[in-house]
Amino acid sequence: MGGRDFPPHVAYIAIGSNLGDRISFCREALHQLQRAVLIKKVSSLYETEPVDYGNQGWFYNAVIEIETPLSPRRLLDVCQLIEQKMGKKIEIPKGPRTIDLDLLFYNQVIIHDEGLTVPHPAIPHRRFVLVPLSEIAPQLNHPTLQKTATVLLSQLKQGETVQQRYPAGWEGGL
Ligand code: PH2
Ligand code: MG
Ligand code: MG
Repeated sequence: MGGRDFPPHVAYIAIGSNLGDRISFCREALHQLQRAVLIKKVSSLYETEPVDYGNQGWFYNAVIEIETPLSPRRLLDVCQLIEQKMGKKIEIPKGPRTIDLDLLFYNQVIIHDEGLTVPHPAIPHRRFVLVPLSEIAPQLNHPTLQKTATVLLSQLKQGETVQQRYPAGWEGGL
């Protein structure tokens, strides 16, 4: 018998949507993810000002903590399959999207591969990631910057507006 991969790997995934029924897309993504991985924590749902490409609607964003025996690449595949299944189409880079699932961290692993960079390079610059991340994992260490989520957030200058819209539980129970 093949040995089980244990202990499970701990990863963080960012969820975003700024098209259509944004909360339903975020909820649906969680329900899809739950079929493939163990969801341990879900942040509040935040409404956030768009960054990088300003001419688009505000996002709903959240961050989740998961456990999985999957490798980083397989986990990325799972995220991309769910995005496809949910009809993600991007017409403008950094532009509007029904659903976006970004792999933020995978244990303390550092990866620079074709199509997969972990930790996600934008983490230290994005309030819409650092606010929900600090909520569920304030002491989480960034393996290259060697700073916690809370410290990264405190060092971020102004940045985009991030407003808590729905407290933890918005996902409606998993
Ligand atoms: N995602 C982007 C580009 N800009 N802005 C906010 N507030 N939230 C996002 O999730 C987001 C964004 C590309 O993935
Ligand atoms: Mg993204
Ligand atoms: Mg993405």
